[in-house]
Amino acid sequence: MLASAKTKKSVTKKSSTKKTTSTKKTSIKKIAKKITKKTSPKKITKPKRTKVICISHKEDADGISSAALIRQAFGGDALLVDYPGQMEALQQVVGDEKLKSLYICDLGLSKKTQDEFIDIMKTLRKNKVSVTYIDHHDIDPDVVKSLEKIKVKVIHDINECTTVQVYNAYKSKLNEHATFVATCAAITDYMEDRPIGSKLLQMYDRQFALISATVLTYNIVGHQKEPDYLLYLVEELAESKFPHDIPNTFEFAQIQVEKLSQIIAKVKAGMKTMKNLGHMEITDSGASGAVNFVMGLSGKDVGVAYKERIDHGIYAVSVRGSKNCKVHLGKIVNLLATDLGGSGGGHDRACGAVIPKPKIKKFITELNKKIK
Ligand SMILES: [Mn+2]
Repeated sequence: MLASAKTKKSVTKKSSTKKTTSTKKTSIKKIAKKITKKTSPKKITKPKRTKVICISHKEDADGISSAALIRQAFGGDALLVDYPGQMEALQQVVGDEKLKSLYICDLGLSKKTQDEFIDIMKTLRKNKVSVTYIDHHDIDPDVVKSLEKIKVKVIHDINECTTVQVYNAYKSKLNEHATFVATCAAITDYMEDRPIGSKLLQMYDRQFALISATVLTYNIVGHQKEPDYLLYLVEELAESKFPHDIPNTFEFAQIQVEKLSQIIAKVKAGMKTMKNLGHMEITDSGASGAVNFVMGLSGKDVGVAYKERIDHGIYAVSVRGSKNCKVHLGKIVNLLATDLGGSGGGHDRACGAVIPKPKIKKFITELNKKIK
């Protein structure tokens, strides 16, 4: 893919050019030594912190769009992760001696991950890295307190999607097109009816926004195994492209809709039901793409779809509730997943979990019991 290869180059260039001159060339070091008593020796050995990194959720338009707006406002590089890969990415950046500021977007925390998350934040803050955490998933208030105590900037509102919050916090650094990027993200997260989200949507023709958000989403979902393409999307959105201006997005979306129609047929054939939920193991698509069909076609108020991540020894689980579902699925799933040695959480009617492979049956039977 030519375009994405090109972008990758420009991404890496941007992040790495500035620093090399002062640190790597030994000749400069020697000269510096001779000249100085004034320049402190620390400046020669320790690289200056200049890097901006945004770790964001790679699986949907809210995560990708958040990364795009952070890039437009602050530059830097995006590191796109899913929930199982979240902590790994954090551990990777914590050791980066050039990291100056870190933005973490659209990545909710759970009982399982929050303590480790706070520990990593402490290390970053000790190293004087400025950290901003922006999210809208349900969060333990004590975690917010702990983060604020160590001066991690927390932007958190469960009533607006992450991109809308990024837009709202940094609009002075963003161009007008950022409103459209945020609108698409709000639509994908079912949050275009919220106070800021709805005002943004009003700026555009509704159908135009819906088709753009949908095509963007299908391109994100269909390229989960192509990290370079996802980074390319971040860059194109940061450069104020509409989804239809990015080559081949509509053609690709058509392929995705065809795949989805095949998933409908497979769910009809393979779905199982319990008293309070429908569930199905997914093997050849994403769990989150199938879960709405599982719920809808099962006739139950809760649907569960799960897909094995062979490399991680876990199942990635997606859970959806209908409008009749009166329990807070995110909270129930957070506790249950943690009890089973996994992690999870999210919204009242849409959430996810990571469950150790041998515990998946138990997860489903227990969830069925808890959602009467
Ligand atoms: Mn989101």
